[in-house]
Amino acid sequence: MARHTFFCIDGHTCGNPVRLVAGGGPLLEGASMFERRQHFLEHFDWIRTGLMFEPRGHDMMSGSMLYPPTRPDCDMGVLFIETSGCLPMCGHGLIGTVTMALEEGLVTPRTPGTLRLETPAGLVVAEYEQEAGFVTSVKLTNVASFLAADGLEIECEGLGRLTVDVAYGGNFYAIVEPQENFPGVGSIEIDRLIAVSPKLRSALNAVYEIVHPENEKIHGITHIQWTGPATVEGADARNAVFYGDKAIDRSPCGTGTCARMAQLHARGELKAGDRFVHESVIGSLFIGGVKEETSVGNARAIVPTIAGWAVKTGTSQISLDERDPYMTGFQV
Ligand code: PYC
Repeated sequence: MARHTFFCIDGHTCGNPVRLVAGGGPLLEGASMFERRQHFLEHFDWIRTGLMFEPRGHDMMSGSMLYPPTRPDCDMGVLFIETSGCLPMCGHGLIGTVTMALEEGLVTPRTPGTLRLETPAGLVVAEYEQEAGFVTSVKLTNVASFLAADGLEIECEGLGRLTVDVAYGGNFYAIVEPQENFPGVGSIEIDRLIAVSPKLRSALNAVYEIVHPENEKIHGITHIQWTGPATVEGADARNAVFYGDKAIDRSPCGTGTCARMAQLHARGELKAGDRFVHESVIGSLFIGGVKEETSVGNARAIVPTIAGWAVKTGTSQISLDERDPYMTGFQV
């Protein structure tokens, strides 16, 4: 009977948790972070569930592990762990990871002010600002993001008929804008969104096949992005992103913001050089931007940026004890 111990640095990015596993993570095989993610999912997923779910985590828990990169042009490789699985990319997770890794001296950038990160979804570049040893802001240039499908009709148990778009920003998002059966974020209780979101996700995935044109292993809608009008001065829009089985992102959601900007760009509502300030359910903000236009497969795409801040809240040593019936966590 063994006890597996992990050294963790906890923090949050604009309100959403980030548990950076700085010690105790497994050695992973693979020629890229995407292959290492597959290896982790096949052999070590119990570490993710043990560290993310109750009794050591909670519904919104999200985190990361650091690895030496497989690419010579990167400073660090990052694996994302979350209640929902191992995301190809996580924006709030990476802003928190970069902040805490720099403040704790876990990574030495080759170019001060910039970190090049190998994520399972691809290269993400972080530009950061520091003051008195603290990282005050992180701006990510994310993977190419695109509108994958628009005007999808679906019957959503609990709400009725909905029309949604699907966009990729490092994960696939079903984007639900205010319409007849959905009054918009702010005009509907969060508990109701948590109840209907998994039903909407299953209904969409049962009918529509969404596959990344350049990596068929990235497929399916994993997140639901409910949208609505901004309530905070300076914000352009508000959103509530559902992930896992019960989580609503407390941050404005990095990959969700990139997906939303790709949708608005495809519609002609954003262009290269534009800024898009996104508000979360708790009023925190990410500053998004369309850096440039590009393409992914046959789809028009954008290279998006998102900027936000994170703070460390503590450190802990967490044990997964094989004698514990709840070693791998549970959900109620
Ligand atoms: O910030 O990309 C994000 C994210 C994904 C799920 C929760 N947050």
